[in-house]
Amino acid sequence: MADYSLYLVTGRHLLSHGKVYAQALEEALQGGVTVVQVREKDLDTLEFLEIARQSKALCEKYKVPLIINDRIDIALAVQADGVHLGQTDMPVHVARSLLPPGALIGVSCNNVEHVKQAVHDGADYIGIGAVWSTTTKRLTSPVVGVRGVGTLLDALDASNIRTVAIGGISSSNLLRTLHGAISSSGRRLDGVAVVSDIFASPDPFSAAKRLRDIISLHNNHVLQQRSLTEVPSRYTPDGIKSGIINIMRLIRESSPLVHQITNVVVTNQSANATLALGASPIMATAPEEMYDLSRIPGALLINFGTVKDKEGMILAGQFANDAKKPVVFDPVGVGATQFRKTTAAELLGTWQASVIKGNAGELAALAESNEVQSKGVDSVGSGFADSASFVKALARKERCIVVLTGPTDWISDGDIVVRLDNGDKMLASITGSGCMVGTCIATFCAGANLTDTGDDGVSNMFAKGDMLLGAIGGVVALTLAAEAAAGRKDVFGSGTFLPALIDELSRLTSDTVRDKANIQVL
Ligand code: 3NM
Ligand code: MG
Repeated sequence: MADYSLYLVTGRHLLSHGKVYAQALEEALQGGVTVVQVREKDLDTLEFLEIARQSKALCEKYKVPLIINDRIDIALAVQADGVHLGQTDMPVHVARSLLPPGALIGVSCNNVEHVKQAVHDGADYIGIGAVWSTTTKRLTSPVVGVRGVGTLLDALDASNIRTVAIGGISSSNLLRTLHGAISSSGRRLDGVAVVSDIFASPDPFSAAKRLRDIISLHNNHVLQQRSLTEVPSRYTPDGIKSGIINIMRLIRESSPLVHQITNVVVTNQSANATLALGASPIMATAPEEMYDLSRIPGALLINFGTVKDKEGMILAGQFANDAKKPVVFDPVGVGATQFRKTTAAELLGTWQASVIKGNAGELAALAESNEVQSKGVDSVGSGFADSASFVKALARKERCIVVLTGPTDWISDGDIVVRLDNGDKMLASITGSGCMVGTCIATFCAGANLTDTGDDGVSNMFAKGDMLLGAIGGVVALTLAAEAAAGRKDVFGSGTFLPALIDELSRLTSDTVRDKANIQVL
């Protein structure tokens, strides 16, 4: 069976200045490419044949399959291992009848219909693209996106056809691509196809090696993934309380930076909530400052309550992923408008969130479920019939912790579901209490980030630390503070409740967490 993990597509016109085709290809093979496709769109047959011959010799030397794009005649002439066909090229069954038995046939797919057809036609593999935007090929169909690849993988059902993603893949987005492209049943890509990142590089060896190393890193994480049946002992209610208390101490001792790109309604109270917990807020939005901020330990909150600053949100998330800083995403009112839906998809398609937090209406919109509707930023009705299953499935799909807020809060990492029953109805009487939950989660994730310097565990591919604990801690802190504030004699209504809530965040003690936090692990 062919190894599709790092599939190189060549093109002579892409060669870096002064590079010779055979030299570039050999360097890429030495760097760890596992399949080679020769793709020449503008060459005369004689030149194409010559390039194919050179490729065949090198692929034999490195024992790597050679695929020819589109041209069955060239594939036959050089005894290539197979062909790659676009949607307007020769149909699979015709190619199959012309090629020797066992030839590999791949098909470019951009949507579910393409995928189903390729499976039906008996293709050996499909190229799903474009996963990111690219200038290497003029795209005639929409970009699929990392999360969209999962939908196409769903369409494979039980077929054992192999899959690669293609389009705009480079060392800066490969991990996000491998991690995010997953079907609802957990099916992953067999590989990635790369053109310019390797073949246009002045150093194809290093370019291929860099990609190879990221693939190994990801494979190791997949192998280490926590078993689905076993709940680690730190996730008992008492274990969680101890973890939260530890993070509270770390936040107060180290005062991590909590960078928040949030909305104008809540900026001031969110910054004050951060300070009350003992951390250090910065409410910076300009794209130009995102890199510098990502270098300072802490966490990032992206709340698009008033969708602006999109460019800053994209960059901040990417830099945070690179720096393994937690990214907490609060898609406020995402169900309210098409614009918000598109923006959320773009953000989630670009970076990996560590935690996504929302009310039932928001999370339903993200999950494209009709079960719960929204009105503006509010959720309508009583929520999901089965909140636990909903958060678990969404966490698996989005590859992160999901927090569903409401009278009861539900949190899942895709395996474990935690149910929290604290809080007070006064929270619904002030604006921005949901946004403050996001702030508290980001602050606790910043604290959790400080506890972990290691590089193991799946969540640590994008953020160091226990993000499940961070998410639980943030919700517990805000809801316990709300109970304390609502019970005070000097609180008469929403006007006095808000400052009391901020006071109680700063006065939260380990004893309160131990005695009052109502945590169930399902
Ligand atoms: N096919 P790069 S995108 C050859 O979407 C090709 O089917 C695509 O090049 C598809 O890795 C693409 O340089 C070009 O972005 C990918
Ligand atoms: Mg073609």
